Amino acid sequence: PTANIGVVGLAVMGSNLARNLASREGNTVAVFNRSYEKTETLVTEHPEAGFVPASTYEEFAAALQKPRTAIIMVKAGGPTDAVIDELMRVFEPGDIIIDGGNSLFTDTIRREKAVREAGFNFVGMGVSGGEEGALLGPSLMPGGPDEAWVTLGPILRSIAAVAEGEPCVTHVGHDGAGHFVKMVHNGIEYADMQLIAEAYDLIRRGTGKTPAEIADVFAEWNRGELESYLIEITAEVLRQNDAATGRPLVDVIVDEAGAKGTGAWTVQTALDLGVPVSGIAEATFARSLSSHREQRDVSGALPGPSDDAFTVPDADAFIEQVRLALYASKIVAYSQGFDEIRAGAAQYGWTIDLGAISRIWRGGCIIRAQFLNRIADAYAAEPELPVLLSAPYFVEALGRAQAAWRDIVQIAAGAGIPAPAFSSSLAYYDGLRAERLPAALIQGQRDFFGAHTYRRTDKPGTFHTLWSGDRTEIEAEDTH
Ligand code: NBP
Repeated sequence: PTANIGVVGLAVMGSNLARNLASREGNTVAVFNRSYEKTETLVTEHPEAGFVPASTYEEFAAALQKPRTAIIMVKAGGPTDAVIDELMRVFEPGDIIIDGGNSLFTDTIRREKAVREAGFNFVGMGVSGGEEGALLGPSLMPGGPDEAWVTLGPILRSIAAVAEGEPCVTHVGHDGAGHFVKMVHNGIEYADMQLIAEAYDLIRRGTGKTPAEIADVFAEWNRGELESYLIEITAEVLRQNDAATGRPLVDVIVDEAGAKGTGAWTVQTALDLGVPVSGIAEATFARSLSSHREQRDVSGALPGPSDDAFTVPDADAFIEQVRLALYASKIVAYSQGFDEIRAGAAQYGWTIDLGAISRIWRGGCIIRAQFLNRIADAYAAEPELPVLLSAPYFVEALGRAQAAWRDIVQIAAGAGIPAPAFSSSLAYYDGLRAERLPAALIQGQRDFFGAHTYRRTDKPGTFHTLWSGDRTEIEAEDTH
């Protein structure tokens, strides 16, 4: 056998990852795809890669040195299970099977257990950065056993993106930890994109600037604390004119946002864990709302503010307020995402270094941003931060931004411009800030209709008021 690593599944992600692997010193890459044409095309188009093509799973196994190490890049779900079964048939105990697809972390937990019990090593690995990342350097989030990491670590370090001299890969934790972190990465991506879209909408409607002029605003923002891949590509998209009509492309694109489901997974999982990821949830719901054309057809029938023509008096000052609101809301979205990782780790027994996660997201992936250095600093200073936004740097930034943030949410509400991610992030922030929350009233209501009991601020114990009797209070058995 001549190959030290193999790739199964040669659609766009798999071929690019295979080419990335082959371009690194010391790697010889075996490649296999269910339909052989894709294998042939890849090998023919890239003779420089020195691929070892296989037309059957048996040939693929025979091409690999032990412990055999193979990365699966096929459609998540049934296809991934099918490939794992085939690899277990032709591999031997001790070999390493890596799933680099976008698998749901609970599937990864199930697969890891089954594959381990059969004597193999299984690694569920989040891969971020799309096609280009796979080819030039992705951010990699591998989970799985320590034993596999010994063989895999050096290979993954060699192909990952590099940020500030460090490869964007870390052994995230056991079994489903890598895919869990990748899922939350995508959830944060949804929130970040929605916040940017809200900022664009407010600026466009408030100042009347053209998309190309707003592109300049984003390009300018990209030189400051908002510097990030998403801000950078936003400028590019806004600057693009449609060749057919000569209009800004953004005005020609149908305003219904698609989704492949990872945002929804992040929110569903957060609901199960009881973690308030309101920014990610609002971003996911905003995409849903946009794609319900039949419901949006009622738009003309719904009354809005009397003064629909909304113009701000000072465009530059308004744009700066929007920038601050965006930055503050972004801090909330990331803080919520890291909160979900912290809660997931506690629930599933993973040891996850949150600072390391922020560092591996600095390169290769869609949410790569300057800002992640601040998160890394925050966790370096205090690894057990209860909530990320309470780190001194973020407290200072939120303090600087909050007045503008409140103005922007008010302006948006007054003008009838939807800003669900801006406003829910502010509500979350104010919820954390509040000394007393009306949750006390909710406890009273719950006790009234369901005898769910409440705790008192002035003494220990659990209490119930006899609402349908004489309304005296009794000490109740703690039902929890
Ligand atoms: P696709 O998700 O489109 O999957 C196509 C590949 O799956 C082909 O190689 C196909 O083989 C193979 N396949 C299928 Br479908 N059923 C199979 C089966 N039963 N047995 C063996 N192979 C089977 O490819 P992709 O867009 O390259 O993505 C690969 C993975 O990477 C996915 O899980 C995706 O979610 C994830 N991912 C994608 C991106 C991105 O930006 N696209 C980013 C990060 C992660 P065939 O050629 O014989 O049909």
